[in-house]
Amino acid sequence: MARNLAVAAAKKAGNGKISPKHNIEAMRNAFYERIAKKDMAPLWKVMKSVVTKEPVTRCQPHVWHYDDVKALVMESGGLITAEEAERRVLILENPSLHGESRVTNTLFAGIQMILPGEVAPAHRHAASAIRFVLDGEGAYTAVEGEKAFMAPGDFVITANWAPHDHGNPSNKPMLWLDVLDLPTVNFYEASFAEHFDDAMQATTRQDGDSLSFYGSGVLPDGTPAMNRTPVINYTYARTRPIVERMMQTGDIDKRHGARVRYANPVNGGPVLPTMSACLAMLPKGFVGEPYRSTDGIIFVCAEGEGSTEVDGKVLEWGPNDVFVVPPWKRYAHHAAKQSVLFSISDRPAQEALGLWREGN
Ligand code: GTQ
Repeated sequence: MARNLAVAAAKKAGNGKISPKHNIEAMRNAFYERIAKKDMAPLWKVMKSVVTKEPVTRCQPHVWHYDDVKALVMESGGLITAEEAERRVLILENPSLHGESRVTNTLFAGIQMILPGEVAPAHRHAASAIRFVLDGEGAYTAVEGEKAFMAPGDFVITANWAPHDHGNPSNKPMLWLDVLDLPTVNFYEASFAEHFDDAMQATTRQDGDSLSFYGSGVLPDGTPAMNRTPVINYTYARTRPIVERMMQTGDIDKRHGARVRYANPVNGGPVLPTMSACLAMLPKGFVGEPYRSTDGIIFVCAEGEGSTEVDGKVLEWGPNDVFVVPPWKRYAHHAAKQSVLFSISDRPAQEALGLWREGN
């Protein structure tokens, strides 16, 4: 029927010439070639791939083991200085997305190292960053005039356009996981960046000021709405005891374990408009129920040992291993020892757009 109509329409339009029915494919192809020259294309040829029934991801589940990562990052320390590199980072590339500087479609992840005495010079950019500290103690990130001294398990925020530099006055290398929303910013083609003349910004606030100020249940009267947290360092020393207490009192989610979400104290929302973070303690022997959600998630094992089955693939993890769960892939955690997992994802961006969904 549709074919007859198409032939009839073609007859009507085609200078009275009669087109044989069997020629319809040739007619269509000729038409597609003609419209391509006018920068047009038929939706019906691509409908199923542009309007998919379920999320389709280009990413793979994958784990980076810290033994390998640390050795290679340390080796990079002999090849380039932090100052020369601007940021001495080895990118964690999703195995399906080599060359694209991304761990999921929306997020960048990398391991940054600052050696004793080094400075990573002050700059700012449209992309927001989080750091999760893996190794070392006593290096700092300076953000908007405040120095945040860092220790393993600390979660440090550098919001969009906030000036920041890193330094290490300690006598040990410091390594941390960086996660930035760079692919999201670049998807919108909205990237800006600038450098400052001084490598280190002037300190205008007391070290750790933002946590003691905004993390104490009080706010400056008249605090304006902020879609990013004013807290710079959510320390492990403060957050770990909370998940431990939850675990001990049995407040354990069947999928996620004893888990808290890092909150913006101004509005209770996520720490950044593009990325949210959680910390979970899993009791020894925990076997999580399967779960999936549309956000792509990067996990770090802060303590313990276990595995996560993602879409039939088992990712084994131990301290400081980083693993990635792609969007809408079913996953379930198993903790061989009592474990702590930090995670970060693009959930707030999806929620803002009304896209985020979860399921089992
Ligand atoms: O520390 O400012 O991993 O600008 C990538 C880009 C870290 C940073 C990265 C950056 C930074």
